[in-house]
Amino acid sequence: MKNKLIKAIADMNEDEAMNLVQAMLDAGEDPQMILDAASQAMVVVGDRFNAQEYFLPELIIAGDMMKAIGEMVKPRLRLQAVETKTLGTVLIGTVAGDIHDIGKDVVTFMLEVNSFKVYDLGVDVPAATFVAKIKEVKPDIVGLSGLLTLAFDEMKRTVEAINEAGLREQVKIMVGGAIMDESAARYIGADAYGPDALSAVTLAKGWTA
Ligand code: B1M
Repeated sequence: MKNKLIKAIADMNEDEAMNLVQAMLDAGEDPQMILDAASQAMVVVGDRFNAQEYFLPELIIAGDMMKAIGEMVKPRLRLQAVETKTLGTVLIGTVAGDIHDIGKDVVTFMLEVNSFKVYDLGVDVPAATFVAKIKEVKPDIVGLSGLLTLAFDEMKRTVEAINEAGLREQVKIMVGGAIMDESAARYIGADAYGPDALSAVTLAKGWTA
């Protein structure tokens, strides 16, 4: 069913995709696997966009499907969570110039169900806003999300701004988003790269243990 779901999303068959997700949930499939399948479909959509088989409307439909699937699996993911005391505070946002928020929202949700207090600044967040909010809420961790190539330099600027404000030693900085990797994290001056939501949670737990 997983491959069918990837194909249905990638082919823009919205009704079929939603029916498949519901059937998978009813069959007790792992909700994380369903999210992974939807993310894999997003890669196919991106490839088709690059190949000019798809255009902006398809990106928008794909984004809507991804969000709807996220909402469908959230209750099941929440059931898997183990209640504990708050492990730490995370400030997260998609950096300036970038409005992709689906992955950031998944990361935010996974951090919340794993007992982190998360302040989500939303999308297109300027460096100065990150700095102001760090001063206000004093997070343990700052998470920068971005999916566009331009996000590399914006994240670097954001880390520099945090440094110039004298706040760099107070926070761990994590970056993530489809195009990021370890070398991007080094270029940006972050402490770590989170390839997916679960690794973001693992990193955060490691820093606050
Ligand atoms: Co856009 N888009 N998009 N898009 N979009 C990409 C990113 C792109 C790769 C598609 C492609 O060309 N192949 C490409 C970027 C190319 C580049 O710069 N390298 C692209 C482009 C070009 C654009 C526009 C410029 C298109 C245009 O207007 N001509 C435009 C830019 C707008 C802007 O931001 N200024 C644009 C717009 C959009 C929509 C608004 C239509 C929509 C987003 C809707 C939304 O977010 N609300 C959209 C979509 C849906 C995509 C694709 C198809 C899917 C993205 C997605 O949601 N993936 C994407 C193709 C792709 O990614 N291959 C594409 C699913 C999501 C769960 O994965 O976000 O990677 P992801 O998150 C993962 C991990 O990366 C990680 O955990 C998440 C869960 O596992 N993670 C973190 C994410 N953030 C993290 C933070 C962490 C740790 C881990 O710590 C802080």
